[in-house]
Amino acid sequence: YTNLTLFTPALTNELQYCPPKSPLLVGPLSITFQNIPSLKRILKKNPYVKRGGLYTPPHCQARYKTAILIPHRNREMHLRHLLYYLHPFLQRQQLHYRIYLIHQAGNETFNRAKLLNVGVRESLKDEDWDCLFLHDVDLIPENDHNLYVCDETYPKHFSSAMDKFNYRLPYWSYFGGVSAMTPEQYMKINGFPNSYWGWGGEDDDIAYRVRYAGLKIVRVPLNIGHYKMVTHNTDKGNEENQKRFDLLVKSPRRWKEDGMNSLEYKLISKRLMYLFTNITVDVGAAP
Ligand code: UD2
Ligand code: MN
Repeated sequence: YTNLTLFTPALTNELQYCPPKSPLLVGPLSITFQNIPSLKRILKKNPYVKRGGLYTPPHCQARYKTAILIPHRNREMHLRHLLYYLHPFLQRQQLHYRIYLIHQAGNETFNRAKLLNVGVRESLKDEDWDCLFLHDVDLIPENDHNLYVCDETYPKHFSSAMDKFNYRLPYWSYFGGVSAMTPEQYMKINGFPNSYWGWGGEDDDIAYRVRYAGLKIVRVPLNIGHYKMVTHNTDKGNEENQKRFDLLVKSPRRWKEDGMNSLEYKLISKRLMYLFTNITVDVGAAP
């Protein structure tokens, strides 16, 4: 005879699952960029965030594990705005999450898509994420009913209604800004193209890949997918990519060879900062 009741959840420290719908959600948020919050202030407001920008709900077992991947260089002010709003937002959603900054080293032309590939590869070394968010640094979600959770079947577009496009889609197949995929979906499209240097085109290439792989894009409803973008000019080192139209034409032939299966980079450092994990990477230079 063994007393199995000793091992039932009620008698151990095991937490119960968080409710299917978080009771902490508030809906529409008011976002302003008037003051740039200091990292210290953000830290004070988020006492449960652990080093590396990792959070686990303290009172219940999270239903989802989400990694937020942010391509970055020289946007420290935007980052502070984002961290200030995003940490509490994700906590109200009762997610287990971690924020990664994928920082491009050096002064070569910026490569957003390749940085995100690096983020996926490196973040999956830490944990078996349910969901990978591919997130511009300057976009702040304006409604916490916009749950940072993947669609089980299809890649999902989250920034469907941005202030800069008058809260509408700029065009039907638009996939820029904030999107999310399961690791399985990401690998199925062979990740993002590594060959887009500078501004533009990579988001459309990704939307094509989704179709080539036999998937489709699903979207957050326009009344929920509201985002504010911090206004900015084109960055030095991220000039318009003149080759983008050429690359897009070749996309159907190239997607299976250019992506996660051909990804090469030099990891320079991985540091656990107080509010995020910083991955600095040398992604090389345009040929
Ligand atoms: C649009 C898309 C974006 C991407 C880009 C074309 C929106 C809201 N977003 O952004 O997803 O497809 O066009 O490449 O439409 N970044 C840095 N440092 C730099 C340059 C870029 O950190 O020097 C990062 C940062 O996360 C930024 C993102 O790359 O948010 C996209 O660059 P952008 O904000 O300059 O381009 P934007 O707003 O036209
Ligand atoms: Mn932007």
